[in-house]
Amino acid sequence: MVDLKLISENLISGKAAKVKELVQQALSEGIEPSKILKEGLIAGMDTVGVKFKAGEFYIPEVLIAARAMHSGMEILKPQLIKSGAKSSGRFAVGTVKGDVHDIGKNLVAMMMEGAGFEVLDLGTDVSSDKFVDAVKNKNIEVLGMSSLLTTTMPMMKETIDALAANGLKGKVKTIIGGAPVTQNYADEIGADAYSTDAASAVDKVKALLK
Ligand code: B1M
Repeated sequence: MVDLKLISENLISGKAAKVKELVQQALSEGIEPSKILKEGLIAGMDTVGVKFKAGEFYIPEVLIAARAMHSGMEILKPQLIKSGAKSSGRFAVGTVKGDVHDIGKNLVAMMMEGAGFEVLDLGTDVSSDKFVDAVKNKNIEVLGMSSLLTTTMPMMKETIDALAANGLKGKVKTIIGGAPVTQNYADEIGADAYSTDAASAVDKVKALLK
């Protein structure tokens, strides 16, 4: 029997091909897909989050681990869908209109996926209308917005106002982040949460859904 810890360890060290092989082996040995996800892939990404927060891992290590996570997920996803594994929640994320910076946003998306959320990545330069559409039509529980420019931060307020105007303000929770964004700004515009980094964003989103 594959030890699921081996999947975590290989994910943490970014060995994508090995993770893929071990996930395949675990499935063929009849281990439940949701168990492989939780005790292999998610457990590994959790450790990556802890190491990133502690300053032991930098962005390249996180991206390499996330790639390994994706390679395992490729194999696991169809099986998870078949077995009806419950996701942690539905999360959409995008970089706001006028802003094309996406490295931080992608990290947030990867960490959320690693924590078992279904993630809808809306990309960059996302208008408030597009954010509202996603919330309305894709059954989103938490909406994340990223902004790296002081000039595009007001788009976060515009989106939160647009959610309110569409009667969605209490129905969807919002979380914002990006280098120039602060907790004060989140409070000022009525965002439900603010996070300094991608790993903490996972904890904040989980807290929002409690
Ligand atoms: Co731009 N850029 N850039 N840039 N760029 C900055 C942001 C800048 C600080 C550089 C500087 O002047 N010192 C400055 C902004 C100044 C300001 O407004 N305060 C700047 C500027 C001015 C510009 C242009 C206007 C330059 C020009 O054309 N004159 C232009 C704007 C383009 C546009 O968006 N319309 C521009 C363009 C670009 C590139 C395209 C060349 C490239 C982006 C490539 C890409 O993303 N695909 C780029 C880059 C790479 C940077 C820097 C160097 C690095 C940004 C980055 O990826 N950091 C940046 C300077 C810097 O930050 N040192 C700079 C790594 C990333 C992991 O961090 O995105 O902060 P970050 O994400 C963090 C946290 O913020 C948080 O989690 C991550 C860590 O875990 N986080 C969230 C982010 N989003 C979150 C969402 C959450 C929660 C947490 O919840 C939803």
